[in-house]
Amino acid sequence: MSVFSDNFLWGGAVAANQCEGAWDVDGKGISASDVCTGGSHTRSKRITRTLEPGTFYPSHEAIDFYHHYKEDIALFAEMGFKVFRFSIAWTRIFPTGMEETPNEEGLAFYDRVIDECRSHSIEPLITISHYEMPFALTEKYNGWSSRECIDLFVRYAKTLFKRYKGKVKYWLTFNEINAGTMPMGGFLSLGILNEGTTDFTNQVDNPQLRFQGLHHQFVASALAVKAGHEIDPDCKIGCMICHITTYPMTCNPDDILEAQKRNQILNQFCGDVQVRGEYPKFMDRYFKENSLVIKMEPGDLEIIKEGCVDYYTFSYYMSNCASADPDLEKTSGNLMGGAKNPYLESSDWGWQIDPKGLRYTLNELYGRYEIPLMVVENGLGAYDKKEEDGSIQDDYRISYLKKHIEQMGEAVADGVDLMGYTPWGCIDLVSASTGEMAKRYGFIYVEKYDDGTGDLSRKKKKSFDWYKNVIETNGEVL
Ligand code: BGP
Repeated sequence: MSVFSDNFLWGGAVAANQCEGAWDVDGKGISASDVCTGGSHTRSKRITRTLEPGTFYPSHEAIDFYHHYKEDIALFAEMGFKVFRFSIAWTRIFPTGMEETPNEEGLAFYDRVIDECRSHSIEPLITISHYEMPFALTEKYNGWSSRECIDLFVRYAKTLFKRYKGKVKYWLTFNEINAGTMPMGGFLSLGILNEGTTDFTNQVDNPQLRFQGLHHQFVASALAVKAGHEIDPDCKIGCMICHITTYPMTCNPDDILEAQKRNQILNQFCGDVQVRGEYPKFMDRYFKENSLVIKMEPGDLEIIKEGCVDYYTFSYYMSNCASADPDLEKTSGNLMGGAKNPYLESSDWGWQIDPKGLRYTLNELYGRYEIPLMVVENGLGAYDKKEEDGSIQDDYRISYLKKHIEQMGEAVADGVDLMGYTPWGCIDLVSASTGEMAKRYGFIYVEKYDDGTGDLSRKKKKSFDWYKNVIETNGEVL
C-alpha cells in the first residue's frame, strides 16, 4: 500500500513570466521580469530596460503557454496530474498595478486556463505573485519599498478571489517571499531598485529597502488571506518559501551557531511571520546588528496576526553548509554560496543535490509549524540532449526525482502531513536565475532555444511516462 494518501496532490508547477510569453498582448502591462534580460541571479549585470521590438529576450516569448495552454494542460492530464500550480501575471489583470478596474481580457485568459484544468479534473493551485510585479510600480513607488503597494496588491488579490471563487481552492500569496532576504531578491521579488537610481546596470544592494519591502509584503499577504477567507470560506491560502536547508559544516560549535543563524534568517523568518503571525524574536538582534529599522504603522502587527496562512509550501532544490571559516564559504556553487558538502553531488549549475535533506526538512518544518505542507518546487535543471531519433533520454532527471519522492515517502512515514508535490517546470520554460531556455526541468521538451529559434513544438521526454506511472501507482512504483 502506498504511504501517500489517496487524495495526494501529484502535479507540476510553472510561473507566468517564465512560460506564458505574449508579454505585450491583450492589454498586458510591463512586468519587472519583462525588463530583465537575465534572471534574478544575474540581474546586477544584466538588467536593462530594453523593449525594442525584434530584440530577443527569452522571457518575452518564453514557450508561449498563452497560446498553447490547451495542448499543455492535455499533456499534464495525460500524466495524471491532480493539481497544476501556475501563477497569474499581475500585469494582465492590472497593467500598471494602479488601474481602478481590472483588464477583462486578462481575467478571461485565466478563466480559460482554470476551466481547462477543471475539465480534466485538475485542481488549479495559483500563485498570486511570482516574480513579476508591474514595472510601473517600480517606476512610481520603487516597488515594495513603498506602503502604497499593499492596497494595490490587496485589490488585485480580491479581484482574483471574487472572479475565481468556487473554481480555485488553493492559493499562494507570494512565491519564495524570503527571496527578499537575499541580495539577489531585491528587484524581481520586490520590484526595488536603488534609491535615486535609474541605472539598472549599476545596482547596489540595499538591505534596508529589502526588509522594509518584506514588511509590506507580510501585511499585504495577511490582508489577502483575510479577504480570501471572507470571499470564499472554502479556499486554502498558503505561503511559499525558498528553502535552502543549511547544515553546520562540522560539529565545531562555531559552525553550528553559524548554520543556525542562517537557517533563522533565510528559512525561518518569513515562514514564522506568515504561519505564526509574529515576527520571530531572533530578528530583533539581526535588525539591530545590521542597523535596519523597520517602519511599521499601528495595526500592522495585528493584521499579520489575523492573516495566518492555512498551509506551508516551499521549493526545495539543494542543501547548503555553513562554516565559520571564511575560506570555506562560497565553495559550494549553490544559489546562496556556502561551503561545499563533500557527501553530495552537484547539478550542472553547481546546486548540491540532497534528497535526504528533503526528508530532514519536512520533519523540521512539520515539527515547527504543525500545519499541512506541500513541496511546490523541486527538480533538476539540466542540459537535455536530443538523440538522433529525436528522443530525450533524461534518466538523470528520473533518478533525481525518484530519490526525492522516496524521501518524501519516508517523511510521510515519519508522520509529516504532506498534501502534495508539484515538481518545477513540468514543461520546459525560461530559467529564473539565468534567464535562459538551456536549463531545462520538464517532462515535456519544448523546441525553443536561446538564439530565438525553435518552432515551439512539444515532445514527451523519457521522464514523462515514468512520472505518469508514479502518479498512477500513487508513488508506489518509482
Ligand atoms: C525558484 C523559482 C522558480 C524557478 C526555480 C528554478 O527559485 O521560484 O521561478 O525558476 O527556482 O530556478 P532556475 O530557473 O533558476 O533554475
